[in-house]
Amino acid sequence: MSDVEVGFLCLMTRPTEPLFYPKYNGEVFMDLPTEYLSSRYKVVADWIKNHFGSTAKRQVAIKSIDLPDLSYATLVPRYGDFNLFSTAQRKVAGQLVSDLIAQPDAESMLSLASYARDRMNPTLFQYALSIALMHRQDTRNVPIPSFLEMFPARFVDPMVIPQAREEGFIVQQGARVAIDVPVNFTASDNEVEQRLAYWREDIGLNLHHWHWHLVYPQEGPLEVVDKDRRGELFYYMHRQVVARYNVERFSSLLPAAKPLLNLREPIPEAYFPKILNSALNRTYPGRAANQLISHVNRPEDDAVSTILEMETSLGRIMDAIQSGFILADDGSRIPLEEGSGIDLLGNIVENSLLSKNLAYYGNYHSLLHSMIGFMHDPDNLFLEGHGVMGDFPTAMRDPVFYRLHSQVDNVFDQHKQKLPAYLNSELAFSGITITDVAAHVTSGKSIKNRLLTFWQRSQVDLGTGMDFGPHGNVVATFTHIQHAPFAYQIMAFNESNQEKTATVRIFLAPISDAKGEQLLLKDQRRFMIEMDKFVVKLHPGENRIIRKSDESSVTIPYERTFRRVDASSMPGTDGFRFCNCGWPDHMLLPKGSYNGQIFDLFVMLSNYNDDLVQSEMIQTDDCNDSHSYCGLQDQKYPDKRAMGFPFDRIPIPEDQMMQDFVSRFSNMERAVLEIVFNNTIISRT
Ligand SMILES: [Cu+2]
Repeated sequence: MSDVEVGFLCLMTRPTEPLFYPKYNGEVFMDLPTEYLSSRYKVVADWIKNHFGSTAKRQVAIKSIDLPDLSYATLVPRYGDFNLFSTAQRKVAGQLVSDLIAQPDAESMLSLASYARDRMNPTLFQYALSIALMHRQDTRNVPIPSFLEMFPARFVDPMVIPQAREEGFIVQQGARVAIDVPVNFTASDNEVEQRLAYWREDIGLNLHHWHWHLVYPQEGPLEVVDKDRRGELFYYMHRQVVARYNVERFSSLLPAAKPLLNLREPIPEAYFPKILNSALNRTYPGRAANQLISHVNRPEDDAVSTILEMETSLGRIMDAIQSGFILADDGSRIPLEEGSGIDLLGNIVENSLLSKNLAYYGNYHSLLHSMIGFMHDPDNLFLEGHGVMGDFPTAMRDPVFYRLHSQVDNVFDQHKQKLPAYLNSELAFSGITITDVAAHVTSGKSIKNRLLTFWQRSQVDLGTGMDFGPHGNVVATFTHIQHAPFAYQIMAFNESNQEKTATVRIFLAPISDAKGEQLLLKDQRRFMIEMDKFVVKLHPGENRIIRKSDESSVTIPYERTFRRVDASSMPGTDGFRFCNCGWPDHMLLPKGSYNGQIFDLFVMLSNYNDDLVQSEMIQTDDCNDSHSYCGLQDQKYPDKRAMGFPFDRIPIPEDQMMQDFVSRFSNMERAVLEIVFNNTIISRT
């Protein structure tokens, strides 16, 4: 591994330790130019070089460069909160990404980053550095530790941190035992929303959300922000999150999350996160039951709004949807067309550099996050920072996140409801017939169309994030939902005498709601969970398609979600790629129930000629296996159809039930599938 790469790794290790403090068991010393040291350490610069530099096995010399003016970054205090839902703070991050990317080579970027790191807010710095590294050709192979490794106390109960420190300091590396991270530590079983805590507080889920927003930042250089169908993907990824969460609620006999439409009603869902904003060593504030949103007036956090302003913003967005066009800031009308309308809306609702007419449409989604994130101290009277809703890596822990995003999803659906139902010609694939669809567990004895879930105990190394802590690995054990690996079998008949290419689209949807009432297709479509999407060749006659669950286009494997850059020894030469955006594999299936919860397994073979985008997906890139929710790096989204096709639009009135819809087309099939949850814990081997 080159000096530059090792240097970047040191920047991302133990983010609040000074950079010159040796990293990797004291083996790597970052030799900084004296003028790069902070005023506190400049006076002892000689001592630092002699003391730390002489013992390290490897020295990484940082060259001195002409530094750009970074004074804008003082807007985010070094010892304060970094809040990505604040436009002003987001702009600071965007500027820092631009400055890092503008450096002529990787060595200069390392130098600039080395200067900036110990002067800036650690979260801001790590956020911007990660984006810059992954978006530069010459740095994209630098392995980026996951946010869990950098800031572990934001993801696990901080109660384990002192225990982990003790184990690490006292016991030798080889003899250390894992520290158990408690499950369900945020509320008692008497709180109904606690039934979903295993899902909301899953480490992999929150890492996915963080990584998604790293791939799709709202601010920064245009070439980083302006990705293919970015606004649509914001809508679709969050729609899938809401669908999956609601299905999970049905498994726990709870109704779907209630959309947060009326901001003047109290919020019954309380949440006390108990995790630590580790850069500050303070816990995130909690929220009591039935609190009201009033307003937010914290100019220092760039969060100033009233409920009325939010209602106005929503009203204008709804007007645009109803009238079918957006008003640009020059007064012209931009039509919300069938294909591109959702992308425009996604950018307006989320709010990013690409949003049209920000002054008029406002900052709906981000400000909602801020209003809720600060509702415990809207005027900053008590100098309390934001709650978990104010930050990407933590927002999904809070039950209200799903109420907010159900509301946002309803806004998008208003647009989708205005579009005509798909024509038969858009749905059919003539000459192609699916004769059978099934899924089965691939290990041991399996029963057709019965899938299994259970708890699994896994381990993660928190060593990289133990600032001023023990060297080496510090392993913690945590428990999460898991499923037995399974495979789909699809039998398809090609009537023609030519080979045809098809896109296989696999969805899973609950058949009934929490009360056991059967869902009509027009409602069920909102709970369609995308499971997989891939391309197959169909030769003339009978075809048997086998697809394994771990090949899914929505997930990344466990190892990539929790991938760690080894904290115990010098970084190796493994060609890690930054590709940890993707739904965690262990959450691919809904939990199901003890007695078995039934689902529609829907499979469609669509005509690839209608799906193909100009450029074909580069399959060799091993990052491209979770494109359904994350898109492709430097490539167009690999499916021309609307995201969520064919369920993004409302069905024709005749298609009351899923069965009615499927029976009209030979290229679709449905099977009833059962998910059985087994309440036992199995250790990962
Ligand atoms: Cu998000």
